[in-house]
Amino acid sequence: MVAGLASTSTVFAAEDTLTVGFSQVGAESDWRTANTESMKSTFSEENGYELIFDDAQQKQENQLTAIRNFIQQEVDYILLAPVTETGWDTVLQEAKDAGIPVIIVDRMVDVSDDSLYTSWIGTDALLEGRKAAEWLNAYATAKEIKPEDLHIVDIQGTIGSTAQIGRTQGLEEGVEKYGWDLLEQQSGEFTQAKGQEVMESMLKKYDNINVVYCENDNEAFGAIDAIEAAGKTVGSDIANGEILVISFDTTNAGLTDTLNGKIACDVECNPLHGPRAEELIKALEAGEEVEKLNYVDEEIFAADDTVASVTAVNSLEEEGEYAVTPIT
Ligand code: GZL
Ligand code: ZN
Repeated sequence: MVAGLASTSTVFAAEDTLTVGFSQVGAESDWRTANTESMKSTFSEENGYELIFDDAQQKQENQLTAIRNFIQQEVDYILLAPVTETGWDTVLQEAKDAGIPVIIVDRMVDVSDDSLYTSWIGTDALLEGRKAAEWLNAYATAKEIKPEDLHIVDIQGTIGSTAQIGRTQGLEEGVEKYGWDLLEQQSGEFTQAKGQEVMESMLKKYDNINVVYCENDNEAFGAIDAIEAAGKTVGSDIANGEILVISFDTTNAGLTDTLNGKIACDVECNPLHGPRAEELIKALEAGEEVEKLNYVDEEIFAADDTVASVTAVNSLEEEGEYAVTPIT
């Protein structure tokens, strides 16, 4: 807050009101909408905040402009959900020079000096990808499908985003480790429309696809529409010609599709970072040290008849019990 004393244009903000500038990626997916809702309901007026919200429509240059506006307006904190990992050093240096703490939310920034941001809260995209790959291996083993008979297409997220980098790496490690056949990788931009378009083009190009690895639920919804429009069936019975759809986000619609068997496995990615970001701000306001990286634990969901094949996923979790949650 800014309190001018003897100046003519004295500007007072109520002592206990914190002004927070939030630069959001966009509104590309259900996950993103839930994330925005969580942030807005946390940093509300009744909770004692003035929130300045900016939707960047998935363009980094809009995020840079928003952050510079927040600096101009002398906000108390900047929250940044970065669309991609690189290109933030200059603007974060400007925020640092202005003495405004920056908290990164969800995806990560790849900066030369991590003092350019105070803290990060999010989820481990690489672990999510590894869980999905382990699930696929456990599934194929349980169904006695040879690894080279898995013909996979990867509908990637926004290229260069942490979620895409991690989930793609998790799959590629599986391909390497188990000898799967990875036919093609193409970005679906985390949207339903693009996911459908990419799936249509892949179905025209290949007649042997039996696994579709969608890097978020909205891509999966689009891919499922394309698969069904092509007269094929999604499900979890590859041996009888069904196409296995793996997805991420466990949105409500995603879990509904997992429950009804259209999505074979949905890896959780928790969007509710509002309260966690607020905890960090409260600690900072109290002059406490905060962790640099704050990971949120996540689970994996699979339709009941495939759960038996996911025990291998448990081996991934270094610490603590990692539950595979069957949904029945
Ligand atoms: C994941 C997040 C991704 C979601 C998508 O942490 O960055 O962005 O998986 C969203 O749904 O668009
Ligand atoms: Zn995640």
